[in-house]
Amino acid sequence: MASKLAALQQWVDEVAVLTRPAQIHWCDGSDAEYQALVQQMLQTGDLIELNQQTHPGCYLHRSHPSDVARVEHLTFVCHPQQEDSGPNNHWMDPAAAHAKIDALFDGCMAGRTLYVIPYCMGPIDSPLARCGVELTDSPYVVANMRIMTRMGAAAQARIEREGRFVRGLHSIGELDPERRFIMHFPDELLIKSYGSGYGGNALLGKKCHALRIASHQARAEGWLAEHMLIVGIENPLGETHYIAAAFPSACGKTNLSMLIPPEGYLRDGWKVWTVGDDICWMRPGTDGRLHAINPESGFFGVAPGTSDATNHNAMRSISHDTIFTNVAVTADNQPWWEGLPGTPVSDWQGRAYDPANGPAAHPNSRFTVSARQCPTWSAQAEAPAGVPISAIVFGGRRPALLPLVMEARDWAHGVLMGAAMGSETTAAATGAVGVLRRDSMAMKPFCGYHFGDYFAHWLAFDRPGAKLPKIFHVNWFRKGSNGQFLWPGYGDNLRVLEWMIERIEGRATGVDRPIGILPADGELKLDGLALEPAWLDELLEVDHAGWQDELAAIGDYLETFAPRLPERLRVEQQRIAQALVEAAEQPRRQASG
Ligand code: OXD
Ligand code: MN
Repeated sequence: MASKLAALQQWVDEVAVLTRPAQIHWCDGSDAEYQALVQQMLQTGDLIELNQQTHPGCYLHRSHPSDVARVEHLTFVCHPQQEDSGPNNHWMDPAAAHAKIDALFDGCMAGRTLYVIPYCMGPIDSPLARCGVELTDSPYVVANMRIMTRMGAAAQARIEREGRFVRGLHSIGELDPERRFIMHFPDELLIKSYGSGYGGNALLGKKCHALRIASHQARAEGWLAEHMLIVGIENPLGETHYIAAAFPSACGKTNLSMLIPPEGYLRDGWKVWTVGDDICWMRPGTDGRLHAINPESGFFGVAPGTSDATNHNAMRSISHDTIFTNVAVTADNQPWWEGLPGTPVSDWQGRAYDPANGPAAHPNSRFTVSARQCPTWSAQAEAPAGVPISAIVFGGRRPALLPLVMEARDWAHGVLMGAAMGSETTAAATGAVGVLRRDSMAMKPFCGYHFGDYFAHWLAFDRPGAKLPKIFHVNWFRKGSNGQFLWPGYGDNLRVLEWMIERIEGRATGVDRPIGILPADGELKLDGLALEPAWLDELLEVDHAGWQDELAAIGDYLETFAPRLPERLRVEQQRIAQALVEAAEQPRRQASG
């Protein structure tokens, strides 16, 4: 199969001239094609068969040990004008970037197959969906793209109908960290990625297209491309509210999207429906509400910590037909990672397991699995019109200060909450782990343009006729003085989501604090939960002095986006800073009055 779309055929021809592959394979996305690729990778050692009795259709991929995470320092967003990429991105002049990376692509596919992967991000017949074509020399990438996107003949037909698609060129090159770049050319709707086979660097439909390029397109076209899960919460009356939530990488988006309600909630008939675990595209509908689709069709989830206790739905999803990357294996060849029962015999690099070498599974080891295998997969995930969003939630790993939950008083305050988001870093990107960094809307590594313009774009949704979702901020990761997490998290997070729904429905009043609206006494349902009352107080406490410092830090951070920082955000930051000063003075005034 080749293409009748001249622009596509011509691009493939040009890339073939540059990279000189031995052959070209146009992917049709069929089962037979997938099975043939798997057989080929089993022969080359790219895949290792796992125990087919316990895990039918499951395989292990071991990456190059230097190629285990996104490489933010080697990721560039190349707008013609540097200012348009913003201080939040690395920038290279587009001509220089093309020259640098094309030199690496020159002849790099000699002796290899060039795979042409037409894909659609979103339900194939959705007007919110967008298409792309990835050219790669990695069969592992093809197999993963087949799970993560709607890939193959149907996508190609749509591309040929529409004539417009995002181009992505990828080669694993020599997997040499010195010869590794992930480059984006938003104006050209083009991605070039060289030298890495890792998901976020190599599955170009995911972070590169669905976030960096799409956020740029979304700005021009009036929608939002966000690093958010989408989950439907159905109450015992059968009413479902869809919530979109942004957390930085490896902060539990997959777990929240597949949450299992606590015992009492299950008994009462609460249900949770998974629409997406990582990316959300939202657009205002004619009804004024934001409607969202998950552009992906699979989960590329973090394995360590996933267990029957933390995410039973994920465990059921990955019991068959799953690709595991960089996990350990047990004596009977089952996939294993920290958090699972049993013991590994070999670690993620295939060495005999020795605790002296560190964790058996790489902390950023992953599973790739079709979303359809998830027991809570929502039928609405395939709805071309998407799902209406009732609440947007921001959150990060904050061991102190940030309360369990707070609600923004209005849209602009919510945008500030998102912009001010901070979190401790995780293993999903290379670099130090556990360091607090600001990560606005969890988009620091993914926004394809200047954050100042991005905040302005968010603010612009607040216009006459808009019926915008309420915005909340949560912190599941607050620690007590003993260094332990104060909140149990996982399924119990539904208690917090229920409060949000009560607010949306106007049934909870909350209490107005300078930093936002917090649950009033008794509004968080805690029955069946052994939570010390003192811990709840700590989870909801507002430390005025600490918050004054936080507001000052937020102000400094926001100013790094001047002169493109929207004044509205500055005003909002000042309003809260002032409210904190007044609240701190109040008790003093009362005492002296
Ligand atoms: C991911 C990430 O893989 O955010 O989703 O790194
Ligand atoms: Mn992510």
